[in-house]
Amino acid sequence: MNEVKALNNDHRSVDPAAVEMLRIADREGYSNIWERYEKQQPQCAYGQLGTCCRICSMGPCRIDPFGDGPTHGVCGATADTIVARNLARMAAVGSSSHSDHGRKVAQLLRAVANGSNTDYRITDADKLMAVAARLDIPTTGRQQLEIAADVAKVAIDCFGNQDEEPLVFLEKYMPAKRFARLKALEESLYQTTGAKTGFLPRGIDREAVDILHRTHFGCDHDPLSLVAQSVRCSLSDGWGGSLIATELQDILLGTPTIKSVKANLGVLEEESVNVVVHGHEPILSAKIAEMAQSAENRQAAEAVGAKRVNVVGLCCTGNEVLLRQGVGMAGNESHSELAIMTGAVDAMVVDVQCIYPAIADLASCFHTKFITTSEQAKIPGSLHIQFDEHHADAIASRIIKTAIDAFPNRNKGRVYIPKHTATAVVGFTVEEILKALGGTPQPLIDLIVNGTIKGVAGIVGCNNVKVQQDHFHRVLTTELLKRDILVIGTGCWAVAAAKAGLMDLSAQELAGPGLKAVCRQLGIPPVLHMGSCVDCSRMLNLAGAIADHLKVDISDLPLVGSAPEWTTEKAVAIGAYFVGSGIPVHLWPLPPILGGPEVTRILTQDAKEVLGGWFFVEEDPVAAADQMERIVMERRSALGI
Ligand code: XCC
Ligand code: SF4
Repeated sequence: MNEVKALNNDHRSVDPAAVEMLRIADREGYSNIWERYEKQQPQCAYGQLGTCCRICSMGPCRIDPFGDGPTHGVCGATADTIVARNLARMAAVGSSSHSDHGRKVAQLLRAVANGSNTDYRITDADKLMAVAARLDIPTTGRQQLEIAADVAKVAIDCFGNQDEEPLVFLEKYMPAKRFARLKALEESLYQTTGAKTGFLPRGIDREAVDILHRTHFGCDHDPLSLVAQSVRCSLSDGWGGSLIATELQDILLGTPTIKSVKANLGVLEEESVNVVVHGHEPILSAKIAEMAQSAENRQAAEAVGAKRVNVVGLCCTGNEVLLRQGVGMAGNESHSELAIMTGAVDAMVVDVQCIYPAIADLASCFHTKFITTSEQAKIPGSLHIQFDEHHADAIASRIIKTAIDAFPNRNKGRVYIPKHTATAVVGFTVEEILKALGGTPQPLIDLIVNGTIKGVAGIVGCNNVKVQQDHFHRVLTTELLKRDILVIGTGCWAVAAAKAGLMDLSAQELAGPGLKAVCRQLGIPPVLHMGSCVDCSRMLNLAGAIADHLKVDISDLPLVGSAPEWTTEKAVAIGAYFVGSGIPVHLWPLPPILGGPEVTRILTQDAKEVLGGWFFVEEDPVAAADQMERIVMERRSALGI
């Protein structure tokens, strides 16, 4: 704790590498998220409370939550309707982003299976068999590619399913008790209200389109109905789109294994061609990391006087290549501009999601090539090299060649790489966790039952300029460890934890006595990196495996979630599918719902009874840890342990 507090020497970040780079930004006048955030002050209070609506052209309308102005929009919509509609649209966008990522992976698996794509292959046959078994696809005596084609078909059908049955992936993966509870909830709401309210998603695309339809002018104005559909759509992400992305990426690219890596800007190398991969879809970034090793590209790098091509990651595509290929991790979301400011990045290659458009301008102050690759994420001022998975090797090589060509233009006098890196032991997939436990969740369950570990907290999410970068992530994580709560997680939280040394084996010392002993015995850190944002599905799977093993619902288990520096609509979807799966979720900063008292009540109180998961908001990391511990202890006593 003292160590964490001592770093608070700058209001913008607790990361010493960021603090160093921000001094340079101030000195050189480089624009950045912090400076632009300050220029945005004061931000719109209606927007913060969620009470502005601009979905039709009679608006925009806004409701003053203190009753000092109009209480209804022109059409008569209340604050709660407006808040619920806005929230539903956030959930739809977030779910669609994850799920559309999953769709591409499913299409690639189909192409590999039918032989039309030869740039990729089945890398993890065991995982293919495990997924097929889970989906009840026959495997004995069948060719690997036939099985892969069936898996791809089931996945693709989940997107376009047009009947009323729940998603096959969800049905096969969700623990039986949770599935039954959601089904029973639908039935009881039908009995009591006479209206259909669905929680079990039917088609992945359909649930998002449903939200676009029901939030069109003059449709659903009922806060409960809108919140229910937000949860249903989000469940189609967690147990559908994201799960498909994770499982099928493992088949194609390999299931991550435990490995030791380096994290923070110090992974950039002064003497090498540095290629930063940023975004979310590892289909491209994994290829770049692979092709950087080719003899041809190695020679080309040497020919311009570089030691090698050093591929490093940012954000979630970084997490993907970190976990599978062990590349260095340059940072989380708020580090993306700071990486460019080192002057040592020869190319930043991005795919989709969480990419600041400001990077184009910033990169133009340096020799850095800012390369966009997706037709879904074009950014003015970038160099666009269109990715096509059917020519992946050639395109990845071309991107690396572009970086190599930029290297000689580097202005050596402007290069400054902060020396900070931390060692992180990462790659804790469900498979690796079970392997470490000897093949079943029973040892973990025993440790929880006998109180050695009180419970498990899953932390996700981004950086948010409204929170001192990484501060909430670090303090909350450290506080939970002290209380013998095992911390697992993904995304930019995981990068924050890695940079802070919390995934180093030495972090065992920060844990309470029970957790410390377990981690020492297993040789693992007390904070487990489970992957990228779509890999939150791994957390669902772990929770599901424990629930099924004990024949209970996820909502009975001493599990709790948090998104302490959340930023994106994807985080809304993740939070909502955790809640829909029976896990209470802490949030900070404030979600834009507080202008709707009924929506706030549904999400923070009613959901507890109905779903067994709910949201709560807390600004202080220590108080948030207190509350999370309280929830864990309540659940333990309800279980009689
Ligand atoms: Fe984006 Fe996934 Fe958030 Fe980071 S954590 S800012 S969503 S990169 Ni998911
Ligand atoms: Fe205003 Fe209603 Fe139109 Fe929204 S839908 S902008 S509240 S009139």
